[in-house]
Amino acid sequence: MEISKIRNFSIIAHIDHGKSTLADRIIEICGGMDDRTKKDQVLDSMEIERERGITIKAQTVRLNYKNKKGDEYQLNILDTPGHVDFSYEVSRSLSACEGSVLVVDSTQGVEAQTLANAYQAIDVNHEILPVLNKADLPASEPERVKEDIEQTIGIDTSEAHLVSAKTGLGVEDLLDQIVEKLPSPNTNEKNLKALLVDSWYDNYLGVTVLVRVLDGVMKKGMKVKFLSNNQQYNIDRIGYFTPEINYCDELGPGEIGFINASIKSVADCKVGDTIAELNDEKIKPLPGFKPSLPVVFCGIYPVDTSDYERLKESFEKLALNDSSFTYENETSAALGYGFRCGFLGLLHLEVTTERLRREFDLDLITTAPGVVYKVIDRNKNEIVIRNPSELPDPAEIDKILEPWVKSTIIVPQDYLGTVITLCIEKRGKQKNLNIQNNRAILEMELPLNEIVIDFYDKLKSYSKGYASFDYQVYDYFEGDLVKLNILVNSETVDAFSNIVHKTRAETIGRRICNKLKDLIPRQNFQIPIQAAIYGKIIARETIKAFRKDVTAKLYGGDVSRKKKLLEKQKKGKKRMKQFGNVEIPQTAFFEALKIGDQD
Ligand SMILES: Nc1nc2c(ncn2[C@@H]2O[C@H](COP(=O)(O)OP(=O)(O)OP(=O)(O)O)[C@@H](O)[C@H]2O)c(=O)[nH]1
Ligand SMILES: [Mg+2]
Repeated sequence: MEISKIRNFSIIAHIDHGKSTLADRIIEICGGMDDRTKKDQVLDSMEIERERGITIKAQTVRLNYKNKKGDEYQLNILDTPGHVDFSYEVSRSLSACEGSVLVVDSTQGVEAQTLANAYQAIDVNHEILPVLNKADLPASEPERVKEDIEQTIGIDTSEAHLVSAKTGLGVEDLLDQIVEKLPSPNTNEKNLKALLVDSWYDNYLGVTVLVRVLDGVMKKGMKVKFLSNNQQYNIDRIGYFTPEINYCDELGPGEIGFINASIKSVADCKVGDTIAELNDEKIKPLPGFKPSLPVVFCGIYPVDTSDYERLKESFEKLALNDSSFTYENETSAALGYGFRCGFLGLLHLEVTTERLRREFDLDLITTAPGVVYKVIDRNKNEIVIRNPSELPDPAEIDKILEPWVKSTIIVPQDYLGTVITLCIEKRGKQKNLNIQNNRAILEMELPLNEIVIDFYDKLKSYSKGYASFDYQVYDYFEGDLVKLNILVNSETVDAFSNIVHKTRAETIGRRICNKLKDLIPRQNFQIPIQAAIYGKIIARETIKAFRKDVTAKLYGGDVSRKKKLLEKQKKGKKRMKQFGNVEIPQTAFFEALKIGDQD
């Protein structure tokens, strides 16, 4: 396609503002979906994306569009995720295109990720088209939301379209605006230069690399090299998604598509890498992307120790499709052999463990999530701590550093007080506050370890669901941190250990004990649950003895029913882990740290 007729753009927005639904309507209008393949949020192809109604992985489609004047265009659309954990997907999508369609739910307005994503698009010099979605809903307030966009983001909304991604209202007009207002790609050179946007393992295609051709032409059969590692490949197949797979012979300048090149491992495909022709010595690499770094870590253990190998294989498979997920061996005195795994955030952790349970049919124990600390020891060595058990003896520690985030919280003014109280309880430092039209934009700095567990849930409940939140890790600072141990029946269960701020240790310790008292079922002897810092007990609860006889309420004869009930109880037991004499349910390891404000 002639380069002036190409439009490459990302659809960006806060979570649930309707990006994937808008992509559906665009695909439909451009004839990319027939009735057979038609479904809602067609680009959300992972089972877990469909079930939860969220986008995790950015997706690209190529469509042909004929505008009202009869001119034909090629559109390459990148649907992106809205949740903060996956903002990395947004950043690399943005670098593959020239413009962004910024979707804002007209019943709500600018939210935290609207701001964060809009700023990312501004940073890469995108032309941004604001769009007001959900026009079909009675609560739609386009004028208020336009003003909101102008005031908070500072972009002109005089030509912003009001659409309904659900009914399709206004979407064709939006497409006309897109081809008219968004710039076409530029090219100056003849030699091939392409950006490696993404790579994944596809069961059907094998290792698949999403590329954006910047200059020159990428052809089937061509020999190419990846500049970062100098790997050489022969392009076996080339194509694009509509969303179905379409093969073609070449991708010209400005085009986005995929290649297969007998690449053995996704690990060889560095996102942000530059691809050039094999014998081209002059080509200069593109600046590349910042790698995505896991910020939240937890231990994952098989309930049944014989599942260890299977778990390892599942991780290998998972990592093929998810370069942000990391894992390494770990052993726990309480849980045996397992892995320490790294994630982009709590949602990423949740969906990954859910996929393991489901796709690989594994019964797992997930320990409480924590962040990465840095210890400077007495000899000034820096030690990276991903697991509380790695914390050296206090006598050897000079200081402990913890990661802090810069966050933006957008909340109706009525809830501002409670939200600030929550942030302060979490050791937050207020940096800035702006109030516009009864909505507060609050900038806070917070320690990451205070927000990974339950901050988001609390923020939502404190604000009746109205607050939105975005954050970025920015630096490490010294903190007065201690290791909190939990003893069940007088024995430390290392999987419950946690690194906490000294001023919060007692409260957290008390809450964990209290929570465990409810999570661990009564057994036929008394079980003390204690929290301790450096051997000093700071909290205690007791689980009273109780013998649960499930058959007690069955009178007399019916043996088969009795058997069934005992079977059922046995099954329930499989979900427990035995510690000395005590059985702890598998969910307790994760849940214990989710401590509500009522405790
Ligand atoms: N009434 C109405 N509902 C809409 C409209 N657009 C989207 N929705 C609904 O809003 C919800 C979220 O839509 P999605 O398209 O999945 O939102 P998204 O922005 O892709 O969400 P993430 O990818 O998770 O960030 C779904 O239940 C949609 O049916 C609209 O124009 N009108
Ligand atoms: Mg989506």
